[in-house]
Amino acid sequence: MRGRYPGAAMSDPLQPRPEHKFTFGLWTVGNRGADPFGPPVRPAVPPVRLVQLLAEVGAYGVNLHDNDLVPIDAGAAQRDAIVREFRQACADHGISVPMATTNLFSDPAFRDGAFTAHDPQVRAYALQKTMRAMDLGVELGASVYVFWGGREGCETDAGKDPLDALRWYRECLDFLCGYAKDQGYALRFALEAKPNEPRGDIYLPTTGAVLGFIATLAHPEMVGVNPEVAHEHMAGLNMTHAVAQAWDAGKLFHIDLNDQIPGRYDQDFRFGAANPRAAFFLVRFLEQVGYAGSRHFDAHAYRSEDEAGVRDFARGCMRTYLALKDKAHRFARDPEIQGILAGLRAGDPYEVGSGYARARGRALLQRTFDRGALAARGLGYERLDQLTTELLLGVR
Ligand code: GLT
Ligand code: MN
Ligand code: MN
Repeated sequence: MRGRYPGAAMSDPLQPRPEHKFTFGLWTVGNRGADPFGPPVRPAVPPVRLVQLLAEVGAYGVNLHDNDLVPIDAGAAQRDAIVREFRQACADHGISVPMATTNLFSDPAFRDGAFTAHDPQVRAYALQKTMRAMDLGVELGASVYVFWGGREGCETDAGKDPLDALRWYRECLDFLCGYAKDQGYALRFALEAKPNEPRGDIYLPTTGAVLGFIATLAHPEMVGVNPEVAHEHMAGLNMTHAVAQAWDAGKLFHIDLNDQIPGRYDQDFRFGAANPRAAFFLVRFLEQVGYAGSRHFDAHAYRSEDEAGVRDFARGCMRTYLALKDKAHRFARDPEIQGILAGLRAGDPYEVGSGYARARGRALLQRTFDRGALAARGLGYERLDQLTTELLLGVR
């Protein structure tokens, strides 16, 4: 039976279901555990087997880079045969392909960047590779197209003017929006920020930076963001705040869930593994606002794991999300927590939120405020935070 695994009780509240929209990249459950200091430790698993694995653990969908499925040097006939077999596996196992992307970072041709490479031939090749990968994604049913510019950066600013890089980046994205429109593809683009690694510095390092850049594109309405927990945490930033800004701008087209301890190498840990409190506030946000897109886990199993460990990793991501979603509901129903929150919202007798009007401005200029009283009132955040901790620790 789809979406169940042996031993899972029907009534298990942490059992993932398709409506939870949990997805994994082929590169996540297919990650072989190589790192800069050692080779792969797990065997390569063919994509059709990964689709089967994802169905067994209860995922909704699978995402992919072009070359996760089709080798970079495959001919047209080989490509078509691979795609046919993969589509069949997805259909057999009830797995969707909601998102696709391009690998513009592994091939040595992209060592100076793809869309921001100095060499116009490299930029043209990156465009061609992306157009073909968009065709592939659409063929498989994807509606979101992610751009993670892993190589779009530098080690030294002596080599490239960042204004040139931004211009080339914009030209390429505008070109690709044009291609999608021309083909009649109903694709939305989601740009994914990362501050560094594999480059010394990556252009557009944060979700906020990307949001600013989108406004400069030719078709900004087609383009949103794909924030990733680890990428914000690497920069010491607050993921929930980044996501909130994206949501507020109507630009949260996709999300990459994983975990990361700030100040370390790029860890891509199981969702909630490093900072479950931050994960809680993020899940609470997503559920509260009614985010309807994929919950994509862009993470991988520890290098210590075999295939059973990879399944534990995948199940763990989803179980943690569902456990935190349950905690978010408890938080919303907890009378003491909600009482403290209600007490913080004293209303707006001064109509600050009604905007400027001359009379309102004059009245406000006349008013006397008791700064001492304003400064004296405790906010109760200690109590609130401790209640949150006790709720998360299961003692409340
Ligand atoms: C790569 C990267 C991720 C991106 C993927 C999409 S590939 O694993 O670390 O953050 O989302 O290109
Ligand atoms: Mn990452
Ligand atoms: Mn990612």
